[in-house]
Parts: sequence; structure tokens; C-alpha cells
Amino acid sequence: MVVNIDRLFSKRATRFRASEIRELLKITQIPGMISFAGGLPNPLAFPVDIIHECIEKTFQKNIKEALQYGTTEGLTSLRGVLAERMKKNNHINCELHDILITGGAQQALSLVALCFLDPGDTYLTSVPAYLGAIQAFSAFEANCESIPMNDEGIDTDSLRRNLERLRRTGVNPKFIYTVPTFQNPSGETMALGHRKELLDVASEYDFLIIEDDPYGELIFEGDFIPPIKSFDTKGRVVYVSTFSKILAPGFRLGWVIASKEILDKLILAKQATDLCTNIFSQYIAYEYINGGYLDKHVQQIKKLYKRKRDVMLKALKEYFPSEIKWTMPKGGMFIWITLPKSIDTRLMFQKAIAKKVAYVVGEAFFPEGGNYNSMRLNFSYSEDDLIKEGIKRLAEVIKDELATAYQQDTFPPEGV
Ligand code: PMP
Ligand code: G9A
Repeated sequence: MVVNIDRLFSKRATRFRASEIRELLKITQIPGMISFAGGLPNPLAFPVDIIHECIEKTFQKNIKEALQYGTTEGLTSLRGVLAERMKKNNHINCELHDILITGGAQQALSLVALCFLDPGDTYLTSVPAYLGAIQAFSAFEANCESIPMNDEGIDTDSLRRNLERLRRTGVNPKFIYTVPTFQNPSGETMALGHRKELLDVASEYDFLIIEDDPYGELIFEGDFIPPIKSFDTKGRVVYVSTFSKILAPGFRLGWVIASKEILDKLILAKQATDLCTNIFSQYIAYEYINGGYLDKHVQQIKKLYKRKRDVMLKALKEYFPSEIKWTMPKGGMFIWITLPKSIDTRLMFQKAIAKKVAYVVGEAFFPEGGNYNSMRLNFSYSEDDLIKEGIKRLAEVIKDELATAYQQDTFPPEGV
């Protein structure tokens, strides 16, 4: 008998959607393609020699333990050095028992969803939002409410209005998801006042803040703005970060800092999911931090990405038509482009691919869709001369699109 597999899938599984970014990774492997699509670290930013050294140290000191199962919480020594670093660099008051090591930040987001979202629950996200988070949360059959951003970060007036509207219908959101620093996808940073205000609002309406901070270390200029977690005295913020952008995503290592009650639940969810995070890579990450390599290496990554951001900004200024707007990120890996309303970046995508340049359509970052005239560009991955060439190609595609839109607007001529 033929298996009718669709009948057997869970309702949840039927809601799974492919991530545009993951799908795009295939396109970007086409020879000659210049990709501004995936948020990939530059391979030059991988500390290959240091990693080699850290692996050798692990072989000399702990190879038997590194090949064994580990605890679900994660390697004690790694959690210890991480806690010290979080206190020193990020002003987050934490100890090793406040930290859970996860399989990347992505797993942390999934575990949060597993622990907090029932079908029919509501959560909030600032938009545009990191696509992977939307994907992780959407599997749990919860309702998503989008809160727009303004120049300063989250639009707290709109947030309050939305919360009042939800309250009138008896809905109390479980959490808000946000990337306050050098946001993926916009590159924007939430101002200090807005961070504090967001925490006040969360306290007033009693929901959690899921603060995702993969890019906070990659600061090129301007003042360091402490994470929301650093003001949290009541355990209202779940802080998530990752080694993907400061060591290598291949290690699949991230971490969560949260209150004991939340962490205990996340640990149980993780036990059921994968028992423990890759212990071998945790030993390497420990040696990387403990040997003092991380701080030095982050300086080099910042220098490299700042240069790439500058190359992209210069090329945008040189080649893009004047009616196009873009963000000026002071760190991170992304620039957000806003085109005239007449351009639909979904339709333009195939034309860009034909010219061998790729981006992510802006719509992908809005759970409710729309915003078709926007796109995200990654500047960390491509070589400098290819950044310039790619922006030149993209500018040609946009100019063609603008000319076509103009012809359509003015045709047929008046009176015909
Ligand atoms: N959150 C954000 C905002 C990201 O940009 C990413 C990766 N691009 C992740 C989480 C997932 O990172 P990881 O590799 O640690 O799973
Ligand atoms: O899915 C990945 O490869 C991580 C990158 C995420 C992004 O491009 O935002």
C-alpha cells in the first residue's frame, strides 16, 4: 500500500515554510554570482590558525572528555569564561549557572518557542525581523503581531497602542522578540532610552523580552549601548547570543542568559531535543576565550567588516539612483535598502540573478508580508572589488526597473 504521508504529518509540520535565505544559499553557489544575500561571515574572519592551536590544546588536555557526552547546560569552564566576558564587556550581571550553551542562537530561539508558545498564543516582534526567528516561532502555531521600528529602534507608541488593542480582546502576548543592536536585517540600533522604555512597557504589560544579540560585538564606530538584559533586575529578559559571528558558525555554538526558572525549563526542553550541545566544539571555544584570543580576534573582524561596509556605502553613493534610500549601520553585517514604491523587489529578483547579483527581498522579513520595495544587502561576505561590481550591477537592474515603471505610468499618453 502506498503511504499517504500527508495524512500522517502533524499539523505543525504542515506549517513549516522554507526560509528564503536558506533557499538562496543554493543560488549563491552558482559560479560568478555576487551574493549580498546570506548573512555569512567572511571566511577571512575565521581564526583558522588559532582554532588549530585550540584543537591541539584540547587534544593535549581533554580529548577523552571532548569526545564524550556533555551536560545539557554546557561545559562548565566555557560557561565560566563566558559569564566573566558578559560581565566585563556587556555589563550583564551573570554567573556561570545563569548560562545555557545551545546549538547556535537558532536553537535558543526554538527552545524559547517550545517553552513559551502554545497554539493560539500571541507574541510580538519588531519588524523587519530576523527571518530565522519568524521561522522558529511559526512552527508553534502562535499568532505574531508586528511592531514597526523607527530611527531610534522600536516604536514604543505603536507598541503601547497595539498592546491596548490586544488587551481589549483579552490577549496578553507572551514575549517580544527583538535584535536591538546592528539589527538583522536593517543594520539599525535601538537607542538607550528606547531599550529602557521597552523594559518598562514589558514590565507594565507583563511579557518577556527575547533579546537576540549576535552582532553587538561587531561595533565599528559610536558608543557601545548596553544590552537590555543589563538593566534587567527581575528576570524579564531572555538574552541570546552566538559564537557564529565571532568564531565560526560551523561550530554551532550559542548561549542563553536567563533567570533560573526560565533556564531550568529551557534545559528540560533541550534535553528532549538533543541531550547536549557539541562538546568538542565547546572545548575549542573555551580555549579560544581562555587563551585571550577572542578579544584580539574580534578587533580584526571589526576592521575587516568596517572596510567592507565602507566599500558598499561608497558604491551605493556612486551607482544607485538618488531616489533610493539606505541605512548607515555602525556595525554588524547588513544594509537595508528602500526603493521607490513602483519597484517590487520580488519581481526584480530574477533580473538581478540574470545579472549574477543576489539580495534578499525585504518582504521576507515581515511576517505579514508587504514592504515589496525593500531589500537586505549583506556586506561582510563578498570580496571588496566584488562588492563594488555587485552594487554596480544592481544599480543597472534598478535603473531599468525605474525606467519601465516610468513608461508604464506615462502610457498610454493623455487623450489616447
Ligand atoms: N539571530 C540572528 C539575528 C541572526 O542573524 C542569526 C544568524 N544569522 C541567528 C540568530 C542564528 O545564529 P546561529 O548561527 O547562532 O544559529
Ligand atoms: O541561515 C543562515 O545561513 C544564517 C544566516 C542568516 C541570515 O542571512 O540572516
